[in-house]
Amino acid sequence: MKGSSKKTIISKKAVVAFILSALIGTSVPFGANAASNCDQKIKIIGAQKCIKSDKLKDTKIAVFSDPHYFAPELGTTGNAFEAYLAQDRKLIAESSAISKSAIGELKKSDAKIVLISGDLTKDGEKLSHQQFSKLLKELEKSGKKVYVIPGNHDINNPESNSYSGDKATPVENISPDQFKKIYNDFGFSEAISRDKSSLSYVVEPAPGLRIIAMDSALYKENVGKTSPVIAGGFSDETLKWIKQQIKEAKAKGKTVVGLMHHGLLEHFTGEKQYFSDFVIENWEKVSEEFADLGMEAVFTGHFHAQDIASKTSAAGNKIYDIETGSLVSYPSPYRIVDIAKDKITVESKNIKNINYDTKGLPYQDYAYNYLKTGLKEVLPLMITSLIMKSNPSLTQEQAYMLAKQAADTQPAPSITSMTVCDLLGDAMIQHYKGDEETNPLATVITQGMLNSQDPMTKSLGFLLNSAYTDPSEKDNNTTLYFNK
Ligand SMILES: [Ca+2]
Ligand SMILES: [Ca+2]
Ligand SMILES: [Fe+2]
Ligand SMILES: [Fe+2]
Repeated sequence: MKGSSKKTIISKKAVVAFILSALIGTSVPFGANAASNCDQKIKIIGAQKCIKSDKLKDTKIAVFSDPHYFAPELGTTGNAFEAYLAQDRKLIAESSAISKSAIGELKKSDAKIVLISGDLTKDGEKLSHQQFSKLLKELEKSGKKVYVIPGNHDINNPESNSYSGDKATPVENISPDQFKKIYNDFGFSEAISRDKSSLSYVVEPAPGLRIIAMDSALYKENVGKTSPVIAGGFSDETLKWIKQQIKEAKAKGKTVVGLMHHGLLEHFTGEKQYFSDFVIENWEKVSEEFADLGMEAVFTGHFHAQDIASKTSAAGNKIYDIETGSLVSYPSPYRIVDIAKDKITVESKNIKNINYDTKGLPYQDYAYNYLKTGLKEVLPLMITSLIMKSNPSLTQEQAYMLAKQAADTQPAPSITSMTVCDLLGDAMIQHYKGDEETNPLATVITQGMLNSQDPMTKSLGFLLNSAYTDPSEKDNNTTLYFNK
């Protein structure tokens, strides 16, 4: 499929237009007594509920996500490893050096708590988990409290491989029980409560601050599959347990934040429509319920972008989804947040140096070039899967040829030689680093594409516009206020 230069003979009419229907939210109010003179008020439809706060002192927390640690012993050279990288451009060969650099920086930081929102390993290899948990142990020895939650790559992963020459060989991966054992010190052993049907747990690492680690990964469905489930969601039992935990914490006046891998909210318009695996199942209803129960914010990962989104429920309660980018994707960010009773102050930093041969380049330039080059290969594959979703009768090869043709198109040849692939790549990089800077040339081209009669061009214009446009909240350095 890859590298084919054959011109497609399939009519564009064969591509069904993507459906851009608006997503409609559902509100779920809950009953409670109205009151005044409260430290915090949660709104219910037509009334307010009083929350008498526990005294939460300002607490500094470091957050990083998607380290995708890969044990170097499992092989990071050869054709098989290169073939893997070509369809998933993460800095995997560099991942162990990046994680070590991050741990080194966090040891020196004044944050006392460290949260990691999943995809701890490349593909759930047991050796990678063991080595990564050793790094976390070092972090705890330096006086930090560390909490983890699994991502879609971490458990029961059928793609746990080692690489040598032309061969990828399956290696031992881990079960949910093994995850709990390996990361016992990083959440499970000190949990106030644990969910029986998932790896979710609750901790109170500072008086007045409850962290609900919510396991949204669907690894139970991986059994018998050749690749892991990417999507996320909560079973009825887990959702019930989470809601009970929020209620109990709020009844005691705690500040409540969540930690989970998948997005609770959309981070760009149409994310659920185009990238359904990146926002949890039923996100509109679940986020509405979390907001109305009084959860202030969730820390998420998975899409590898630095983005903060917010939503206000029908009853008027706000909840934030603070997504942190991946350590193995440009700009390799992490966050230092200060949680107070009434607000979260967010500061973001990027990894500056790693102990790895970056070909004489500063690490940030190396990571940028790696992503930019990688996107040229990955974007046609991404467009292929979008085409196949909207037209399942096409074979993968047919869809790839259409995708390649769309990606190589110069939408405004009289102004610029930039192709759709160049533009989408630039937009993705902007979205990954956060606080997207709009490029005036791209704005003009995007408008033209949005006005096109061709459904494919129109859809790609929509995606471009969406990736460049931030719907809510600054992404890197900002202050987020809780419900008053
Ligand atoms: Ca953004
Ligand atoms: Ca944002
Ligand atoms: Fe990831
Ligand atoms: Fe993920």
